[in-house]
Formats: sequence, C-alpha cells, structure tokens
Amino acid sequence: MPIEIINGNNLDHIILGNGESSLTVYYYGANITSWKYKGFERLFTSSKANLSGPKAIRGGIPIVFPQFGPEALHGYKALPQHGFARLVCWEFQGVKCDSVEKTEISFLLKNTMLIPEAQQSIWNHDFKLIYTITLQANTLKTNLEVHNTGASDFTFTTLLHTYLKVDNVEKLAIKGLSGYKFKEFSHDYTESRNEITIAKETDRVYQNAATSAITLDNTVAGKSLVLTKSPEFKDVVVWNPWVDNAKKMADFGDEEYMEMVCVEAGALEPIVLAPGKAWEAHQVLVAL
Ligand code: TA6
Repeated sequence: MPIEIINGNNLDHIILGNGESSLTVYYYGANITSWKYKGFERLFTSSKANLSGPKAIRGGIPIVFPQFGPEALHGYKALPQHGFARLVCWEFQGVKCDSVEKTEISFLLKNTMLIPEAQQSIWNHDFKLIYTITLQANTLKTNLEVHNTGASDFTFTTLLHTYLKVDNVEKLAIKGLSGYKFKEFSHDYTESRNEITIAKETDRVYQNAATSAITLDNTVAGKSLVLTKSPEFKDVVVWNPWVDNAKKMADFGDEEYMEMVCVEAGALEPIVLAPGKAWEAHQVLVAL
C-alpha cells in the first residue's frame, strides 16, 4: 500500500495506507496520531497536541518507556512522567513488508540517540527499542521490543498509552475487565461491572488483567473496537481526565474529554532485563 514520507524538520511523519485503511505516525515518539478504517478515525489526537515537542504528543499511541507514571522506578531518580521514549525522535528503520493488503514498518530508538544527558544520567543503560507497526485490513498491530545491549541488568515498565476516539464518552461501554482488581486514586477495588461506563474522572490501573480482549461498544458511529494484547502486557489502564483536568491541560481542548478514552495495555510491574536479553509485547486494535 502507498507509503508517503513527509519531512518537515522535526515534524517528520509517515502516512501509509490504501483506500480502506490509513495511518499517520510521527518520528517524534514514534507516535501514531491517526488510524482510519473505512473513512472513520479510530484514534483521538487533541486539536491542541504538540506534534514536535517538547511535550509528548497528546493523542494517538504514545510509547511509555522506561517508566510508567511519575514515580521513579526502584533505584532510579524520577524520569519525566511516563519516561523519555515519547519525547525524542526515533529513527525510521524502513518497510518490513508491503503488499496491497498489509504494510509493516518499524522505528528504532537507542540510548545513543538524542536522549538529553539529564535523562541518560538518571537511567543510564544501553538499550535498543524496535517498534513495529502493522496495518492490515481492519487491524492495527503495534509491537514493542526492548533489548538490553549493555553489560548490566536494567529495570523498566512500559505501556502503549492508546487514545481511542469516541463520539460521546458517556455512551461508551467497555467490556472484558469484569472481575479484575484495579487501583484508582490510591484505593483498591474489584471490577464488578460487565460493562464499564464513564461519567467522571477515571484513572484505573487493572493489574494482571489477563483478559486477551477488551471490547469498546459505541465508539464512533455506533461502531465497536476490540483491543487484544499479548500476555506480556499484563496490565490495563483506563483513563479519562474529565472536565476539570481537561481545562488544566494546555495541549487538550476543554471539551475534548467527551470524545476520547484511553485504554492502555502495559507492563507496570518492574521488569528486570539481563544483558543481551530482549522482551517484547504487542497489542492489536480491531475496528469493527
Ligand atoms: O495513563 C493514565 C495517566 O497515567 C494518568 O494518570 C494521566 O497522568 C495520563 O496518564 C496522562 O499523562 P501525561 O503525562 O501524558 O499527561
């Protein structure tokens, strides 16, 4: 399928797709900002998003690495919230495969690439990330490989901070998390609902949510979307900032909380990776 590389200094991005599905990904953060299927945009990117830094792109699929959240990993000083991977330009590695029905491209990030010294001094390890994006029919697969290229163990957490587009978040139903424990605002709960609805600020970390499929009903134009994840992405975060937080974010419209929800596959228990070893995980979004 057609691939268009658009170079605009640090606004470099790639548009790929055929008539049925298309995708836009920025070199900055290897951040996918758009994924359309049959003319419907299925990801949310804020109209106020910074597409060339210094903040992370507010939308699409930001890559969280090597740390989720503001708290420093054990033994490390605090990195920027959600780490540095979404705050630097990755290297486009090229097209892994391209046919009428399927296109696969990949991006690379290594410790030697443009990570400000301050961040390197805080998390000073030799690593390589390879992010593979596969667009095929009504699916978008994103696979993250983490390689320890150094001589000592390192510890990380990681997550795909996926912003999904909805027409009206209050009409959305999220299925597949029933029975799982979750933390929200420092309290522990067990999800009792088969269908989760959102009508207030929501910031839930479902730990060990082994579910392989999370279904969102009534996203755009009454359509459903399914997020599946590999077992390595053990955890799921569901986030909507709601009105007060929306107003506090300069890169987010005051009303935009009504047209998005984050459903985020991640590995939030610290992972220790030995020298020469690799870890990988993927998610697949299916547009129904
Ligand atoms: O994934 C949920 C979350 O951790 C929320 O607590 C909120 O902070 C959100 O990420 C956005 O974080 P960001 O650093 O992108 O503004």
